[in-house]
Amino acid sequence: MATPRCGVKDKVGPAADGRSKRYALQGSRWRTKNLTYKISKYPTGLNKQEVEKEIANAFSVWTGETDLTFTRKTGHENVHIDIRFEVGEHGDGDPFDGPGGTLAHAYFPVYGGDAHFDDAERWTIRSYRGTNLFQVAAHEFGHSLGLSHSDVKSALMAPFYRGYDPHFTLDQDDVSAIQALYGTKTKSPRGSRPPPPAEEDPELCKDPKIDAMFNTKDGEIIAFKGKHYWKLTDDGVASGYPRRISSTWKELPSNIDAAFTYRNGKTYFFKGTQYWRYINTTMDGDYPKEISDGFTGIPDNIDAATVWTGNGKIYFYKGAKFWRFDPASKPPVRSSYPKLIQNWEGIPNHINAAVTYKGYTYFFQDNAYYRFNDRLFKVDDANPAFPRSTAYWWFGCKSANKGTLGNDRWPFAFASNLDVADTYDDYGNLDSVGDIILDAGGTDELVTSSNHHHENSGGSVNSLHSLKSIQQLLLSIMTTIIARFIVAT
Ligand SMILES: [Ca+2]
Ligand SMILES: [Ca+2]
Ligand SMILES: [Zn+2]
Ligand SMILES: [Zn+2]
Repeated sequence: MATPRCGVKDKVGPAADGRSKRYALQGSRWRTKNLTYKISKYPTGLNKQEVEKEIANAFSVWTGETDLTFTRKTGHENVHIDIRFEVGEHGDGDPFDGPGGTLAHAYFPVYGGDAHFDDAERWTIRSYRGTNLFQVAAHEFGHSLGLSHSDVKSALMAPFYRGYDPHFTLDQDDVSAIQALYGTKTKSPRGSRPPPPAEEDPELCKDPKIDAMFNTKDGEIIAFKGKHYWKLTDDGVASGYPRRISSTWKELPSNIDAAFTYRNGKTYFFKGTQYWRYINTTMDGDYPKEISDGFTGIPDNIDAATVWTGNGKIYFYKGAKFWRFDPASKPPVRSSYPKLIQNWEGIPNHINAAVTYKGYTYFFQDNAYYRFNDRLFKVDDANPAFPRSTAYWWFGCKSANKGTLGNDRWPFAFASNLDVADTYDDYGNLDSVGDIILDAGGTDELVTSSNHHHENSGGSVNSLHSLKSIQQLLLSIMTTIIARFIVAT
């Protein structure tokens, strides 16, 4: 069976660039940006008003990125784009082929701009069954505006129908193509009033558990979940999201384990045994690489990672443990790691994600989050107290619980300051990390002599909860004595 596709011949126009994979322009475009359309023949089996809405939505895909406008006309007026649902031979010498195969075709501006849909298809709206009218229409209107097919598989203008995508967005390739013809968007929609508040995101409000969250180089906050990402604003999700991770960070897989942006402005992504390094959205060299090579001492399959405010050291979390990675030290992970997350008052094990934001570190687990006070080394006191709902406080889901989530989430309270001094010992200015440890700047500590120096020099050790941690403490005191002895001699 042939893959369902658009009936417009591939590569009608000269490709914009013969070498790299990208969009192609047919060669004609409309002189006006204010276009009209009419639905002359509706599909069988769909409500007319719903069809009108889906067609309008399909046009709005293109108005979101340009100053184009589309106005629907009725009656006998002449319009730029005439839309018809037809079967078989329908008067233009390019007959439709029954169910499957060709889904639709459309004419470039120079040939009139009309769009025809095969009415033998089962056109559907917001459904995984049948063929999605909105997506196919948005694609055909791309032709009506002057775009040929694109070589980029994730582009709307790729020739094959990929199935219903509930989170459909244009690929950057589509945006570049349409803007090459009609320029970028300069007008805000309908003048003076600010846009309405973003709608709640159904996916995040239903299940706010995320894979990773990180700051971009430019200070934006991004949440990853499955194959999608969202840009977060101060009170919710930015409009136009989610987008596909692969449309922005082309080489990245779905279901990322963790991500952070380091002080050098580079963003690191982790999944399984591997990691990727990016500058903004451009891969910074030959990736993926093995975590065991670039982040020696850090385990595979991590839960989360953060760059600590202040000291710039990188913390990796997995299960009940955390590791501190100091790019300036050799080895970057000291032998006293991993340590137990329970040493940090109020933070649960098995976190899903962590991020630093406005001087605090936030930990996310299932539907809840905790704000950690990096100075006091405990979960912050606040009203309502933590843990709180990620859906309400981060994703702007107004129906989510605003108050403190059940205390049964975290039945223990530990109050060990074991790591306080350890974390504030070094404000070195590093400009590199990861697989470029070798050229890290010269703020290296005297690792050989002060390796365990900090374990008991700062905060008091005031609670111990297992034989194992007593053993760890005794070991660290012994090592400190030995280390000081070495220094003294
Ligand atoms: Ca067909
Ligand atoms: Ca994670
Ligand atoms: Zn097409
Ligand atoms: Zn036709």
